[in-house]
Amino acid sequence: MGPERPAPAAAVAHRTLNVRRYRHRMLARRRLVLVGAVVALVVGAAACSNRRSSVEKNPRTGSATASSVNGVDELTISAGSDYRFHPSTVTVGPGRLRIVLHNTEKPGQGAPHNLQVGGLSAASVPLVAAGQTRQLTFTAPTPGRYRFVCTIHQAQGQTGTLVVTGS
Ligand SMILES: [Cu+2]
Repeated sequence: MGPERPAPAAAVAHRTLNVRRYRHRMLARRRLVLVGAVVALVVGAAACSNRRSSVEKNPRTGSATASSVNGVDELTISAGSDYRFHPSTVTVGPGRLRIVLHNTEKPGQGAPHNLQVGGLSAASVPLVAAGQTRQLTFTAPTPGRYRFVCTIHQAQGQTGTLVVTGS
């Protein structure tokens, strides 16, 4: 048992190298975990924005002009699980107007929908259950543009525009 010999310089250098290698490996592993987390975050955010866009997509779903049926301008508007009116922009002439609201969901499934033309208490189709159809006949208001909504889904974008022409 002699006095402890100081480690030869080569051994010290070797040990230092090993420590460096170990630190390097740990750093690389940490970097990998970080990259993985970022990828997961980005993928998650994309999934979220996809989900959101399906709810907040543009409420405009096309336009249509009413066709006259026995002197009454008639128009069918469909509504279903996407909480939109199809079409969402409808153009009608003056005089009598009939709006047919059709809920395209299977009976017993999906939400009911209604249709109320803003500012016109007489122009309101009450709740239509899934698979049902209801119609409303009223006199078109003075020419102009009128917003209509499903009162229970307007926050989700179930809105439309009624355009009343002068002739
Ligand atoms: Cu609705």
